[in-house]
Amino acid sequence: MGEKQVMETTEAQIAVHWQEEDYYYPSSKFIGQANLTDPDIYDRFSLDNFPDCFTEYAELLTWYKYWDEVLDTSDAPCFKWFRGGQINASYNCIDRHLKKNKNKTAIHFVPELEEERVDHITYQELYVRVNEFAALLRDFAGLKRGDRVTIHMPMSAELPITMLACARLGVIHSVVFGGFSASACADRIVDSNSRVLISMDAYYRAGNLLNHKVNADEAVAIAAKDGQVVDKVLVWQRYPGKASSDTPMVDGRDYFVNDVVKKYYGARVEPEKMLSEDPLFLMYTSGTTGKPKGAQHSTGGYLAYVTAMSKYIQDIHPKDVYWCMADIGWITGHSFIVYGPLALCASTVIYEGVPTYPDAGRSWRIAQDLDVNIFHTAPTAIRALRKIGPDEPAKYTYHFKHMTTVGEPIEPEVWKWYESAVGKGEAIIVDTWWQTETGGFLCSTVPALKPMKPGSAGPGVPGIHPIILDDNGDEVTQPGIAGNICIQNPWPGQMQTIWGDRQRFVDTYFARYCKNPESKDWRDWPYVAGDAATRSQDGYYRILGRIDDVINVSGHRLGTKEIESAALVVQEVAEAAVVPVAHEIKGKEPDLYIALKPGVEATDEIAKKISDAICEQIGKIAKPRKVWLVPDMPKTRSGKIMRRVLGAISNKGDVGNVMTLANPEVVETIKNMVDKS
Ligand code: 6R9
Repeated sequence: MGEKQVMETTEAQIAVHWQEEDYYYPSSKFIGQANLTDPDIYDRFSLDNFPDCFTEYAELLTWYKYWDEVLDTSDAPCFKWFRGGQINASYNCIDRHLKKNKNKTAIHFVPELEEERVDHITYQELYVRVNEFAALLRDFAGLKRGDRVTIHMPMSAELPITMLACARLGVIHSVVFGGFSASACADRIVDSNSRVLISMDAYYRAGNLLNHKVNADEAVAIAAKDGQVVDKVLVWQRYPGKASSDTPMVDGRDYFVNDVVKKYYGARVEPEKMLSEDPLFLMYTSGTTGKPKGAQHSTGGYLAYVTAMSKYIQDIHPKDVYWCMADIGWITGHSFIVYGPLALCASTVIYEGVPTYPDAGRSWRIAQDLDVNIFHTAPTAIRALRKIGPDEPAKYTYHFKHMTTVGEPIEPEVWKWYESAVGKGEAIIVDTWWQTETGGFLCSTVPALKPMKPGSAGPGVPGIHPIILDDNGDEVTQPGIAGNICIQNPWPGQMQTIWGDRQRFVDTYFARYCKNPESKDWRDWPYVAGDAATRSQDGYYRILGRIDDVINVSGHRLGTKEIESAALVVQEVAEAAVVPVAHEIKGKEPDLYIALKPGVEATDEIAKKISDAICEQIGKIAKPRKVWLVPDMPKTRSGKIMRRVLGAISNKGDVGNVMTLANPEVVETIKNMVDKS
């Protein structure tokens, strides 16, 4: 094979390294059992058959009423899929399985403490618990269809129970990643106008019992200052008498769910007949400006799309035990721990803690003990597991038929370790490229139909038609040349809008290449993903990274502006600039450059204060690799900070010609400082 990629610089400024490209083929054993083996799928989902082809995905679900129109473009680019259809996500993930499968495990919950019992929750038990909690939300918390609720919870079985109870009532959930700080949680409470916050007392992470409820107290206080009153905090209790005992409950505001739910034992709540186009949830994600944006996902279109992706790309059958290691607080967890697998009646695994504690064998022990046969993780976890225990998987007797990677580009050598050591040469791998905004996969291989190629996500999945455009909007047709990857057509999993900010939605994802902003024709609205990519001769896409200001740390997306804004809260800071630095395990890390206010002395204490401020406001995942206290920022004559130059310095690259800058001399000073350390 050995196909050469050309070095090219677009606005993305990403060098594409030449590398050997190999194909790997699925075994006949895998193909023999696969859900999708019909090559006509690509023809059926060609643009000529758009949008009607997508009814094939919608038919995987149970509808109260079928749709009046497959795709309504009257408010383009806010597209409505399966308009007029009526459906409930909770019903589709639970009730419809009861007749045949009520005693099958829906959720395996694995606590961090190995001496604690693994919980195996059947579909019947899930039904009971979701109904009881839905009754509590409706009758005790006063929530109704269309209300928003913020959920700030760690990984636990109670998290999907909470989400599905909301979905049952038509309450729009906004789950905030449990590791995010109180202030990040508060921002999301305010933006979504949530008057109810759902939290948990505590959780274990890498050997420590972390009190989580304190975040709720702080978040509610911050939100109140910003004008959003939270009148009820519902606290799930996992460790009664332990962590919660030092967290005072506020009278009349805070309630332990475990106590209140007793009143609702045995309650049943009829699922709301939601319109297909009603929002199911908000998922906040980082943007290029400081404020995170609430990606709004629909009920019918989203659920149809993630169910189809789970069935055809993840190859999930009801008999499979499926483990996606992501956190439910990210889109991967929503789509591929909760909604997709449960809609298909699979058993989904949820675990508390981290894969590398108490030792590098934990993941493989879980896989072995639960008979996991489909495994889903991210390059950052694969790199970490490879580093601390390259031979660990061989000690355990699990067998995977299928493995996924998601979240960042995966280096071919890491891919190969994943295939041989983790997959034991028996499992197929799908590299799935997609985003919070896209609900489900955009590019990947259909595992029984297309060979795998380490380092490339693959072609568009059936129904997705990618195109690479240059900065002028012309198609880049030459293989190996980088450009901006866009999707030519809408699809059912696509976000509907940014919560409360339609203009930002249009500006961020469409404005760049839309030639006619008045158009009601979907062809005029290519979706701009914000990633740079190349396409090779075989039609496979290789994703190179973000073209905008988003840094992907361990698969978590952080806006450079978010981190900079957090640094600027420290009163001694004058200017802040964040650039991504390559990191062996995490993929990227933020490097933070700070110019202090005049007269402020640059000390280690101040650098630490800034770093702490970021952890406090955003969370530990945003902690800078290093805080560089510099005399001045390199700037253009118009005063713009040249992040490109700082990025080159941090990554020990070539800073290029800096003579046109307003202050070229500072570049050398900063370079010396970084090179010396
Ligand atoms: C699902 C998810 C989205 C960004 C995306 C891209 C990067 C995701 C990838 C990948 C290369 C893959 N990304 N999957 N890059 N190969 N298989 O990760 O959503 O958190 O919104 O991040 O992640 O840069 O634009 P999200």
